[in-house]
Amino acid sequence: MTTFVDRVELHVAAGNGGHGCASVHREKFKPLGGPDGGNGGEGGSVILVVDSQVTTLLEYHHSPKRKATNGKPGAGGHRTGALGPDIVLPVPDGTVVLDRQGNVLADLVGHGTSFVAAQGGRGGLGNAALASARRKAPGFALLGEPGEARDIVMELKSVADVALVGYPSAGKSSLISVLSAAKPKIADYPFTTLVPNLGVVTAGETVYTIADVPGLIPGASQGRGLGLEFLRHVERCEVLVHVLDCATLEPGRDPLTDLETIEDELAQYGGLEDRPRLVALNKVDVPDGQDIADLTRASLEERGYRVFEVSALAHKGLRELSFALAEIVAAARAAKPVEESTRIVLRPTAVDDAGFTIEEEDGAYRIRGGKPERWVRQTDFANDEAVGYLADRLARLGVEQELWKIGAKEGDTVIIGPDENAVVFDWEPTMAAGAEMLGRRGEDHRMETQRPAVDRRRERQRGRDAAEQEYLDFEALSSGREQLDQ
Ligand SMILES: Nc1nc2c(ncn2[C@@H]2O[C@H](COP(=O)(O)OP(=O)(O)OP(=O)(O)O)[C@@H](O)[C@H]2O)c(=O)[nH]1
Ligand SMILES: [Mg+2]
Repeated sequence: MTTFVDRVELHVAAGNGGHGCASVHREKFKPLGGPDGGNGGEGGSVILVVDSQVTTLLEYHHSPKRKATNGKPGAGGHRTGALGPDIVLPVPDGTVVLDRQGNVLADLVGHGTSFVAAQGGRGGLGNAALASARRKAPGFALLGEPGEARDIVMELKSVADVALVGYPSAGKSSLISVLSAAKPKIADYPFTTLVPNLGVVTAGETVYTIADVPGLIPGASQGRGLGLEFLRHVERCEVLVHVLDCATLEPGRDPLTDLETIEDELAQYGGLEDRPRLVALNKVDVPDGQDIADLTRASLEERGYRVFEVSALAHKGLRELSFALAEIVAAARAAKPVEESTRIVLRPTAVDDAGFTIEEEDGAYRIRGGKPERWVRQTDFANDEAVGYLADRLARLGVEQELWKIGAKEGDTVIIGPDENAVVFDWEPTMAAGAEMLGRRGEDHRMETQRPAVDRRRERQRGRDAAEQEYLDFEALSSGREQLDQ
């Protein structure tokens, strides 16, 4: 059974925000009780958090869909809807989060580092919160917003200071087993190690981690053997150790040729050129092994490698090797700027909430922007008052003015948001509150039959009246209220 998984695709969905409530307080002998509809609760988010106890992404391999609960709607009597609880997903240290296109969304290093993979939808404001000095009894509330949903890919790049590379059966796992307390599987057949092993080494003052990767063979870059896939786990290391087998009986192999082969494969993988390298000539306990080590040492040193003769079996040369590695690791840590050792977290989407854009397309005007699109999502289009409120918000943002400026005329089609969520209006320039809704989100207004002109005019007039009232209301709004609205 698989126990180690280092790449998974995961679908994460946050909870929707609960709708705000439109309600009027009722009490005996108090007919005008005022609005008392509470706000909707926020939907739960899906959050990834590094947990150093977790070493594999296995759990997500088994259940690749995670959905947080929705927020509850608000209720009368100023009752706020319950929050949808967040879902916290523990992931191993060194998990990289990507989108389907392979763009890195977050690189999670360090216990406790977190990343919001899907943001819960905000709850809608209830009519109590929408009330103001002039708008005493709003007959509408805002809708909760949908939670984010997306597909992500998680890849584990182990966080080890030292990485052992070499042919299968060179003794990489054996070395880990004697340098650290880890007990990886060791056997005399190739590809014993199928997934990286990790061990912790203490050398003097320095404590560092050491990892091996499945053995490499010529052509690994073309997918031979287990291929180069696992080299991802050595990408973060500070130093590479070539484990060279001095006792191999395979024809055509000797430590020098092996080293060249492995270097070729590393070069194919790329990105590891700048990492310092040491050489461990292993298995010098075998009589021939020592001879071969003696023969190769000079050529290796000529090429600039520091060479250590070791035996995992006879525990020879281990101290020297582990202290040399500790020195390099300590130096690398000292040289690192402080912030780099903490964390890098990227937010899922940069929220540009400031403004909006208007583009002309096929005789229609398309408005895009964080606020307008959010406001549309919050609007209950079955409620005239709510639509009027939306129109006022848009006018206040300057959408109205901008449309004028670029030459929009009465009756022109105005579209808000991207195609799949677009709302289509006939523009009514007197005051945007008169904006007439021809299509709702997700519907194509062109498919709808037109309503009779009389009907439309009457609606428009009603809109104007409402607009006038709304306009007065807004003049009186304090800046505090303004913030709450947005
Ligand atoms: N004589 C001798 N044998 C060793 C030494 N180190 C490892 N071996 C043997 O070599 C074989 C392979 O060792 P592993 O540690 O499994 O080798 P590996 O590099 O991890 O191999 P893969 O996981 O297949 O890539 C085992 O039979 C070990 O007992 C050593 O220092 N001396
Ligand atoms: Mg091994």
